[in-house]
Amino acid sequence: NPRLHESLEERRSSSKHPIATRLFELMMAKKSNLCVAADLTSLDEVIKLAESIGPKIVVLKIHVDILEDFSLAKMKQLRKVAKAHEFLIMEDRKFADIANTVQQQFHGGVYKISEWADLITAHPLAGPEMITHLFGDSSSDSRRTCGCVLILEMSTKNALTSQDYSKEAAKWGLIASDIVAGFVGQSPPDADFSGWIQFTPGVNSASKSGDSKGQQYCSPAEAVLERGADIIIVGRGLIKSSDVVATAENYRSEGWTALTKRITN
Ligand code: 6AU
Repeated sequence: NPRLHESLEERRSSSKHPIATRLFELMMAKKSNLCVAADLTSLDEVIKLAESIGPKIVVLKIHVDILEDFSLAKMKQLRKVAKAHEFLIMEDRKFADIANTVQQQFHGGVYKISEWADLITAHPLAGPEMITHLFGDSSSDSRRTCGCVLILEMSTKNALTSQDYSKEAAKWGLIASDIVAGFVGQSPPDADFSGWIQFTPGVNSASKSGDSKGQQYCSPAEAVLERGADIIIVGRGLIKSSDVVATAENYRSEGWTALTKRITN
């Protein structure tokens, strides 16, 4: 797969989505391919974490629906931190319904995700039209300000995301290149996805055995060198550590070293 050995500059120049372009630029500028899954229940705590590890990461991924103290005002504060430290905010909402419903979930309700998310995740389960209409009609600002990350494969034991499923869904990224900025997966898609970014979760340097609830882990090097990750997603391996800044630096350095090795090989 030649894409795996292309430089980030080449990848950036073939990206079709403004958010993917921005992310390639951030990776090169910060020498980081680290996304932290800030799976905390307090947005105040998420903001504190982001202030401390901001310089080490390119994406901060959250689950807005586990926050107990959500407010749009606090989300504005998090956006300020993201701007100051130059990272993107990914809302891991895993949209998975018909277009008419996901549009409302994306723009409306309490969370108003479209007002603050740079990236959102979606399951391709409902078919290509859900993806092309995810952000609303062609005049929607979100087509410029937000990128969709399609979940092609899951990290868990016995996931239903078979090869046929993920192969078919990956093609929709090409069709909807103005919506889809990247993929979540455990292996590289085999078509020409040079301009799209692969995010790989289930990364933990300390645990090989998973979490006893179906999650499976590999190391940053394995994620990048064997599974095709451009960006590694690290949750509990970092947020549960006693020194999150030092741990972030370890993951940044391991992930970046592996990515550099893969590109130059
Ligand atoms: O490192 P962990 O196990 O603490 O956290 C992994 C994070 C969690 C999951 O919701 C998410 O990654 N995740 C995803 C994503 C990003 O969509 C897909 C998947 O297959 N596995 C997975 O763990 O926030």
